[in-house]
Amino acid sequence: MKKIVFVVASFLLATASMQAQDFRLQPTPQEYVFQNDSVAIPQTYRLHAGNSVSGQPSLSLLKSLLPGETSTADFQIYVGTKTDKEMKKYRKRIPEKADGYFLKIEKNRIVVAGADERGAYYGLQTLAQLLTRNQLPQIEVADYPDVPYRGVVEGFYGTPWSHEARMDQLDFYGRNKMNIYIYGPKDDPYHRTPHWRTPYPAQEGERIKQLVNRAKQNEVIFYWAIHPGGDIHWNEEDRDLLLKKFESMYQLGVRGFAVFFDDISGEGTKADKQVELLNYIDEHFVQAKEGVAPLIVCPTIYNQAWVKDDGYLTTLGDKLNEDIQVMWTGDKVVTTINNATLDFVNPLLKRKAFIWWNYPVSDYVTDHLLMGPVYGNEQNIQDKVSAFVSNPMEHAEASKIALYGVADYTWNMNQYDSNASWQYALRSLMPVHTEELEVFAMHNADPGPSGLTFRRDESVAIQPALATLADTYRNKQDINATAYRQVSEECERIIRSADILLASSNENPALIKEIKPWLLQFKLVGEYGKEVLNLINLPAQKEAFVQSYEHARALQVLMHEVDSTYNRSSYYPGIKSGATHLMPTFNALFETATQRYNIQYNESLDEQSIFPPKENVKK
Ligand code: BEU
Repeated sequence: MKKIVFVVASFLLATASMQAQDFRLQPTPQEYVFQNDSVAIPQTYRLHAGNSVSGQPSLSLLKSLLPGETSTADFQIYVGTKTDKEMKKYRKRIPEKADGYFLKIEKNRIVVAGADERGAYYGLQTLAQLLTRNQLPQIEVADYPDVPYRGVVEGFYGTPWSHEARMDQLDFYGRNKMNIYIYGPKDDPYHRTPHWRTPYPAQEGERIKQLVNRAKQNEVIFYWAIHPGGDIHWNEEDRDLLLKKFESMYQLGVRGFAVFFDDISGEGTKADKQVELLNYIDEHFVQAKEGVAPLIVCPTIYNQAWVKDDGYLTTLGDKLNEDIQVMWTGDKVVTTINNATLDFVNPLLKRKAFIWWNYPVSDYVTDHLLMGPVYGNEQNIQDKVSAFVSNPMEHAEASKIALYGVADYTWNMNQYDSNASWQYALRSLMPVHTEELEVFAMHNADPGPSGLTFRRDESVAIQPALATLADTYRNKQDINATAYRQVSEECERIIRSADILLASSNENPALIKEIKPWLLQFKLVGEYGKEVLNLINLPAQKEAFVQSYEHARALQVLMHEVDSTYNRSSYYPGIKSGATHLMPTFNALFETATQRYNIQYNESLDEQSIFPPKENVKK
């Protein structure tokens, strides 16, 4: 279906506030038309709810948004799905797509008509966004997702998310129209070896129950994944223990199950054995029980770079039951998703790949934060994937910057605008100090060099000035005044932003708590940059140079201290900030300035910058 955003020209003035850059529907709807008027938010209304939404999350959401239901009001609200008689008049307007909806706001009435219950719920989520305005615009929205299943796989190594963070995430998914969450943190011992066979202790089981309920309220399918491949024996005993564990999860309310065979070696990797087990689970558990969603598997060969001619994927494709979903990370472990990898894998799997996107996960660079825009996935792959889930950072709140982008991209791929989505994310997370968060995020985006070779843009706007400054200084040309000023101003912005964010924890306590060590480091980076700029201006003033040198050196020591004090992760401990462009430029300037000083005055100041410590620079 062709997707168009209609904006009726005559309404441009009246909708000026809607068009203002601080308002945007998220995720971007497929089609919407503004009429030329707005409506006061109804304080009371008469409800016409279809049977299909009775007792469902959509109706609860409506009542929480608009509590004034009464049988006498003039304003009418219609909510239901296409099967309800109340929706008869609107049936043709509802997109024929799972999770789709039609929303109409008129002078005296609101209609929310879902293709299904989740669609009705999403229509109400769109209404919820419109209700944040003083007035409701008269609008028609016909909307549906491009990708059937969109969401998150908590599948990283490192500290699993807290219960509170997960509860909050599920609300976030509901608001952003993401419908799947897969629980599979590598460092939960009950998910993986050694305790995958053991049921959760009562208290943890109770928490899973709460998560399942919260997921339901948000129209999210809660999947629980098991990771048995590290020590599984291909015998009946282990098969039954696995099913017993699944049964214990079913008793807690779980209705979505996954089996992960990633990152293992030895016996557990055998394709025919995996298939035998998965088909058995599918036939004797998933299909045999009430209301269980399709089984998902993460294969051992989950990306193209690892494919050998051993027939592993062909075995899965040929022999796995048709309804079993197979995960795929793309042409490498950490990468962006393109048509080529889907054209490669789908015929082998004989089904559409279920994308496990390894972004913004940072377990391979736990000393970095990945806070930049979501970009690089091809914007026409919707018909080649069955699902698209993001593997996040262990920092749940900070991961939302990327998750807003993933929600937007997977809902409406062709119209996805990476930067607009990123700006929306920043605004949503820090509505007051958005600019400061943007400064921080733009300089904390790239994972840096790692074995996984995945890179992101960082410090984009200031890169030309940094390069000019570094080149001219190295080549003993006059310092370029414009570049110098721009970098100097950027350093001021960094210091100011770091301070303001550090002092703004009441605006988003969870976010500031997670990123605090990086904010401390970021501020030192700004101060260091400023001092290095000072240093390169002082070759003729010996005493002033030494003072400046000492301060720059002290800042290096302090950065080293932050790096060795915070984030003691067993994976990659430390705190790196501005590590791709800012720090290498500042260090190069520092080193060259000191060398020249030593030559000029026949001195022996230590010329090497001491942060980042050399042994920590990953090749
Ligand atoms: C990201 O570093 C990452 C990569 C993989 N080794 C693991 N498995 C899959 O991507 C399927 C994942 O758990 C891990 O977070």
